[in-house]
Amino acid sequence: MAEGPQAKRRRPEEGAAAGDGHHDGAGAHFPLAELRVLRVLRESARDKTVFLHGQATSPSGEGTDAVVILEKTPFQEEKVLDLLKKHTKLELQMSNDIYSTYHLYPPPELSEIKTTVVYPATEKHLQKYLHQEVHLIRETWEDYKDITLPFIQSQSFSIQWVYNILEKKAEADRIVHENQDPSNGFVLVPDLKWNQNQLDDLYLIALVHRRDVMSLRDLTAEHLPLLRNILQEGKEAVMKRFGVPSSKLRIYLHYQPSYYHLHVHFTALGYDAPGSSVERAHLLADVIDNLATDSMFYQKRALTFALRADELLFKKFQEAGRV
Ligand code: DD3
Repeated sequence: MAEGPQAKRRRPEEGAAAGDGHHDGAGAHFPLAELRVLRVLRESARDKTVFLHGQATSPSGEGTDAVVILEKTPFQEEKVLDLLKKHTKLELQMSNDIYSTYHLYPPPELSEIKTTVVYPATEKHLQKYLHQEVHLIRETWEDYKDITLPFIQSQSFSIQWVYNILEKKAEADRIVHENQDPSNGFVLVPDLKWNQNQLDDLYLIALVHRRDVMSLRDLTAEHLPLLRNILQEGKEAVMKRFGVPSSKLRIYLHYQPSYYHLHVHFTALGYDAPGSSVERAHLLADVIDNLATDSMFYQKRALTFALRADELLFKKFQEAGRV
């Protein structure tokens, strides 16, 4: 368990802004008890998570889809002693020689479960969390122009939540650092996946202010000042706020990203964050060096990534005979 200046403090959780553009967060007062659970989309014993597909009754009386993600969070060192002292019940499971196991029942304040609500959820959200077979794609620049780019442009991915953060309409009090420059500036905020209670699973994202860069594929030497700002100022801000040195950070971009507004991930080095595999993560420092060597690096080389078999983009690659 890692410690740091901020890890000790508790903060109230905030709801994420919903896709409708409202900034007060529809998830903040979501009526969880009234949710009708339809199915388990995914569960992981290792990650201690469960993804539920449910329906809530909207004001008009019809059932509206929701995704509810439940996750048991890592232990906080300073709370473990409390846990032993304040448990409400200790039930012996078995005893054998010097070994024994128990069920410990913690009081509510020590047994929180991180809950993420996507509501209203679209078919795409439901599909995203269903377990699926994946295939590796090797995308050339021509593939990008002929298949991937038209696909991205044909989709209406809502990134209202990104604009809400950039415009201080949501999560404004969570901003860790900002460089306000319209072309070389960015906002650094804790990712939704991180509750900030412990540094073990530290996860922040840098969202760039400019809105004309969708992904790694758009980057050229023109973007070097922006990328260098993110790397340098991001490292400094994380050190200052959380006491985590840059040697303990994994700073990278995803390709494909899950939303097409340029962003950079900052995660704890010891944390095996989803999407940190070689076929998705591109270290920011390497991206910077590649662009400094060749401005057109990402408009020339083939990039590898995994796609779900049920994804439209996968079908497009199949139709083009590229899988
Ligand atoms: C998202 C990718 C997007 C479901 C889920 C997450 N960090 C966010 C809204 C606010 C945020 C994020 C989409 C959506 Cl669980 C569908 O992520 C967010 N705020 N990654 C922050 N700070």
